[in-house]
Amino acid sequence: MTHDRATRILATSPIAYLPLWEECGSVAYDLTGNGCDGAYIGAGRGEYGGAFFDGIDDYINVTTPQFLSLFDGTEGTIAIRLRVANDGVWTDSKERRFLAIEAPGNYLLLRKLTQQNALNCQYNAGGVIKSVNIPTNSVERLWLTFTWSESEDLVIGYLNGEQVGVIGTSMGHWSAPPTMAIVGAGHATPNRVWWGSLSDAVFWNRPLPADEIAALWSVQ
Ligand SMILES: [Ca+2]
Repeated sequence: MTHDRATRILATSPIAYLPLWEECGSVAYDLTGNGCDGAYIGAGRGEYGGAFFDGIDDYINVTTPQFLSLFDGTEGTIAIRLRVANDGVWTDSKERRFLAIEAPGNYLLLRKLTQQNALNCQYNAGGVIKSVNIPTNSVERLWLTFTWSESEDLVIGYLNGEQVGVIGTSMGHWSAPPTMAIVGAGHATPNRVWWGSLSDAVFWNRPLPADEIAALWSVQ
């Protein structure tokens, strides 16, 4: 958890950057100055250099007027750093979400699937679902990044700065303002809760190009 990484992330002008490195307190601070602070709901702090989620009912609520007004469902990037609590998480047959953003008829998810050893990024715009599956059973910290662009008609997943999975095309249209943004679970009534650590939740309102993503994640 170095300040070099924070400096480099902030230089890319994200709409929100929550490093989740707080040692105590209830606020997950947004470092951009845009006021998109999140609220810790039960998540422990300080494990693995990030927030720790118990797989039961912990999450961070990022649903604020500031965040919802800045988030762009038609063009953007989200990134998060994750680590499983133990290797059994990959085979527990439970869906566990790192990030969920919803608008009526639209949603965006970063998650572990019920199938074994698989991450997934899913984007539903106007009922058209695009999914990127990413096989892994790593117990190391992983960077997951997902970009979407209606104008370029592309949804792309990246693991540790490298493009992975199938690039999605023929996207639908994100057709409503967002109403919910959650880190570490699927909903503010917690379900599909992550079990492990998360840090460096970053949100942009533009699709970052591959070279920019690779450069970002080269900084530990
Ligand atoms: Ca708890």
